[in-house]
Amino acid sequence: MSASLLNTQAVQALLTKVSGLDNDSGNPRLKQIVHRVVADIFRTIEDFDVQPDEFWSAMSYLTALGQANETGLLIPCLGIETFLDLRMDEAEKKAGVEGGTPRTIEGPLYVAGAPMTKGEARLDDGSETGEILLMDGQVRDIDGKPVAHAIVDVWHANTLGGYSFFDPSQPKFNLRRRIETDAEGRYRFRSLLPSGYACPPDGQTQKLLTQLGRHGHRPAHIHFFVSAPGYRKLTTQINIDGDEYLHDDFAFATRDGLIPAVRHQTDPAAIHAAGLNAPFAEITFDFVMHRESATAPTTVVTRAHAEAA
Ligand code: MBD
Ligand code: FE
Repeated sequence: MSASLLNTQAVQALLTKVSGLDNDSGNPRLKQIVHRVVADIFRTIEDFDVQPDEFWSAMSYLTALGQANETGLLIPCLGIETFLDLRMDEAEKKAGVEGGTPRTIEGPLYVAGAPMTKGEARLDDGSETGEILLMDGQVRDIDGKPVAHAIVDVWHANTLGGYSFFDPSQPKFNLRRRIETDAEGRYRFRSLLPSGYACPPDGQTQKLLTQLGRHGHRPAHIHFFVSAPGYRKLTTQINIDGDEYLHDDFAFATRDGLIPAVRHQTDPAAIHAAGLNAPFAEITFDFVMHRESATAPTTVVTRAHAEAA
């Protein structure tokens, strides 16, 4: 092994200057982080003897990733969004916030401002055919007390794995609603069972996945934000049991406690009792929330979201 260029005084002085650590203005925390990140890039280049054409191909990749609006897809693909969840779990544990419904990643496909309804909603507009899903449950706190007027903000893919807004062929806010729980903390909705998501096959995330020998599939899932005044916001998902990718999610979002039973109802009496005329699926899932904590970091994440025009 040749001597480390990174450890020379000249390169260390370069890093200090690069990150502004030799001046008194700017943002001290950001300076330290930039210093670390640039030093880690230097180290990677040195340790792997990265050649200039390899380096510039990585820069072209990042440019294309941003231009394709896929940064939000690469982050879960690399397990970084899951790592943020594990960090929050750890911080909560330290603060004595334990139990309740497990969190899992938000992902990149939330759209703010979905229609609000009280108690119940229909998420599809009837223009797509598929297996009807009836989902219901109760929002409770950790002591078992129902949380009335909680907002269950739900979003999921259609039967082709596409999300409205990002898939312009779908109606506005298709499969997206905010449901306010009733006096007993209950919510329910009618929708269609989603299919799993797959990364755009010609996209930048899939390009890296292929180089890593990985696939870009997620199991079928339904996303939720559950919020109520005085409670910690919950970001989570449920997975649809039986999906071939249930425990092989490219975004690493599957967790114990988030795979409720799916009851496929084919009995004519059950179909009739539900007011339907075809077999349907039923899921019951209760959300257990924590009261606000003075010592755990907030779970309200500021993040750019699409807004439907
Ligand atoms: C999704 O639907 C999703 O939830 C995540 C995390 C990544 C890509 C697509
Ligand atoms: Fe999703």
